[in-house]
Amino acid sequence: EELILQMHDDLYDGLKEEIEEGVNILLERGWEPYRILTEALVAGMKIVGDDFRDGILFVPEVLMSANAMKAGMAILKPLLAETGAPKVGKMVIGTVKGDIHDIGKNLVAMMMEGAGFEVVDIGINNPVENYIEALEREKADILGMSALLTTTMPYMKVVIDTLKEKGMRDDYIILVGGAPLNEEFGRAIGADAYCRDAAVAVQTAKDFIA
Ligand code: B1M
Repeated sequence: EELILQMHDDLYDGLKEEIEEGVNILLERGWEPYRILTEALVAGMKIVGDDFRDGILFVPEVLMSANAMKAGMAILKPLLAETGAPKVGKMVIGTVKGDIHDIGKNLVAMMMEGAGFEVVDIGINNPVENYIEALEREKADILGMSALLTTTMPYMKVVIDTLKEKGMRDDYIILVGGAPLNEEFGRAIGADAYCRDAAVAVQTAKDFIA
């Protein structure tokens, strides 16, 4: 599909309006919102990520790409939401302390809401106190943590260990995700599951709640 390739280029160039237009055109063509999300936006961001890693793109450019991606996600968000379905569970989700990446977290939040979960998004750069305060206030069932940096992912263990110390660990299903994580890391820090992507997060949450 030519438009998909064009959108990858537009995302690369941080062209917000073009991304919005592309999303709308694909919707008019009858594409499923989830397909647009994965094939146009997430796949495009992968290219940005590769060139960021290789020193071809820099922070200001990647920020523009991220903003364009968010604009596309904003159009899809209401379309992914299931209407009127009874809420199946409640999740508190946030990116860990020291980490300001939020696209993946936002996507997980969107997909969880779409699947009928209530989601309380506490944003980025969260110290353990924020998680605990939100979990207690919201009487949540699930804790979701996101980290995109190898330097911030160990903080997930700090959160889980603190919950253990307070005798709260077993009150929640703890799901973790983010590009540098893997199954083994999830197990090592004592999470209930590592979720490779947003779809896996939804399925895993459903499996635990059922
Ligand atoms: Co940054 N960054 N970044 N960045 N950035 C990465 C992560 C990096 C891999 C790029 C690279 O070098 N290839 C690299 C990390 C290297 C490492 O740790 N080993 C990196 C770096 C180094 C940095 C800075 C340090 C750069 C600098 O300043 N020199 C800096 C750090 C800032 C900080 O956090 N303190 C930084 C800054 C930024 C921007 C601000 C420019 C921007 C973020 C904008 C924003 O989020 N609002 C940015 C971006 C955009 C990226 C890349 C290019 C893309 C991340 C993204 O949004 N992906 C990224 C490259 C990469 O990941 N390969 C990179 C799309 C998103 C849909 O995927 O987030 O993986 P992802 O989420 C997926 C899954 O991982 C999973 O589901 C999601 C959807 O399928 N998932 C979960 C994620 N969270 C989950 C939680 C769950 C479940 C599943 O809970 C249940």
